[in-house]
Amino acid sequence: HIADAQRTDLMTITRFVLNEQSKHPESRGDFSILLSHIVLGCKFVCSAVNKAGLAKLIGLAGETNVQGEEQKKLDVLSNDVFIKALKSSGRTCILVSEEDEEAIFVDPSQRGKYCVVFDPLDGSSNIDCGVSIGTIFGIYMMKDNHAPVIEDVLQPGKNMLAAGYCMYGSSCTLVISTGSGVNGFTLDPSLGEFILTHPDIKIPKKGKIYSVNEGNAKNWDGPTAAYVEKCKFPTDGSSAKSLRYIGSMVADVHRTLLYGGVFLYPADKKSPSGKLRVLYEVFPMSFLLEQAGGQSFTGKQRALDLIPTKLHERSPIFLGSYDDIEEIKALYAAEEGNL
Ligand code: P6P
Repeated sequence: HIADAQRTDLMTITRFVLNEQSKHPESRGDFSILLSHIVLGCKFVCSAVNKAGLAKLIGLAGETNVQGEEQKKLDVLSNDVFIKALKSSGRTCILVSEEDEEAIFVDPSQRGKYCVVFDPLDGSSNIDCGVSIGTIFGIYMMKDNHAPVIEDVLQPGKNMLAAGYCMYGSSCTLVISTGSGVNGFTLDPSLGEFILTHPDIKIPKKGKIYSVNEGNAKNWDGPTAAYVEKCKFPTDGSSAKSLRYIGSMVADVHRTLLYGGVFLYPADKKSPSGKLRVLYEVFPMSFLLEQAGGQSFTGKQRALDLIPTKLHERSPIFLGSYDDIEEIKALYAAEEGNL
């Protein structure tokens, strides 16, 4: 009968968010409405991604995005869906998408007080081979009640109210934090509802996996090279860590969150600021990792303390289990001390 109770007492994401909202009596439900529109976007993209192979949505759309990458049709579709869903929520004032060079200022008639930064389909280069990809998003409150300005989305990540990702893989999993822990929901396609399947996710304090693109090893700086060497040839008698690298941030971070270990996209001689984007990759993932008891470090500072100056700027990132990141911080501090 317990199983029955669980089966019938479905904790959907909508119910979960309303429960959260009840903890903030002052909130008028705006956040819940915004979130329900983000969830709608995720459901749509999940359906499109699952059909992609059949609907010939994969393959190049012929255009290129601000990153100079060839845009695949699913990228274009996902971006359009999220922009429309966020605008129609009536709760947003500025949108920043990985696919658009400029920030989108929502028309005053549809304007709300939230700013959403997002990568509608991160890892899209993996679409054609069926590797998990995902949507990553972060939510800020505008800085004050005046007309929205670009500074409203150039806030440090620690000012985010919420962040999350939706991974489109063997199942569709939405992982989100609104500042009091991390929870994971899995889409039940028969209900069209996200059901709570991973309550209160906490990352193991130390892990056995490291995740980095070893192909960049020749360009790494000293501390990164030393850390990876330590993972492979530990000198303290512990066993070597396993290497797992999918090349899709959402999938690599999701595994890190659940199993522990570290995910690194360090700076290197080719890309001195690393590859991943601050606003809609580094900040949301760092927010989630801290909320799950882990850490996220740039090589110089806590990632969430970064203050972005440009919408699409990049940063190195070392995120994962608390103790593992401490080791990386010690290596960078030692180098700092030697400089
Ligand atoms: P590399 C995908 O293109 C992406 O933006 C992230 O999802 C992923 O973590 C990273 O780039 C992979 O980059 O250089 O290892 O192929």
